[in-house]
Amino acid sequence: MLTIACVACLQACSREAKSPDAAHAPAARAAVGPAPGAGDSVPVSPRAVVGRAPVIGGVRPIVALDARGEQILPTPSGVPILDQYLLTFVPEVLFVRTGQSAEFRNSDGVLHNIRVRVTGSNVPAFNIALPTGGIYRHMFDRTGIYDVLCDIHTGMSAAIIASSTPYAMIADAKGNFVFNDVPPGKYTLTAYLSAGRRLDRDVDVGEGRTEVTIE
Ligand SMILES: [Cu+2]
Repeated sequence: MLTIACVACLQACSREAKSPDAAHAPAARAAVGPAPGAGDSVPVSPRAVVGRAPVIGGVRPIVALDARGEQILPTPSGVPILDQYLLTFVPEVLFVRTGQSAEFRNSDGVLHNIRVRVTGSNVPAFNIALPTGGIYRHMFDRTGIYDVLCDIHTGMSAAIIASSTPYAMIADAKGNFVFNDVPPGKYTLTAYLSAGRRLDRDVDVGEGRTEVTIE
């Protein structure tokens, strides 16, 4: 589960909500789990956990569903990718799974660097230079939220959310979220709200659809 709530990231998420332009479409595809903000438009499987979390001050909550029982959660297929393209990090918010590699790319014709640190701190995860066409892989050991910057182009920024569960996403502008194909078992649902607020609720998932409202 996520351990750190981050106002800066939540503000970034809010920006994303207010500007759903084309630049965010690759972000949604690259993210682990349902597309951020897709909400009701996400196909809902018969065995899904659907629900709603509070949206406070227009800030969309980050929602994570983590096992509290013995069930083994599925391993995501594919590698989450954070690209640098047109002097922009794509996606703006990337979900990664702890213990699995994430890939960093430079698709621009100029040199970038990537400096990643625990959000709101100077605790580094890594800092590398990435030339044109470069690829770098990093595995996040610890759950949390990370700031991503390029020191060469100070306008570039992104956030990485590392979680120990594949069921993590940003709710849509109304707070709706969907986790498809969740194996039956005991879970804890956590919603990270604005200003560092956090809500937890135990959820028992059965064979059918599970609905949960957290408030
Ligand atoms: Cu750069």
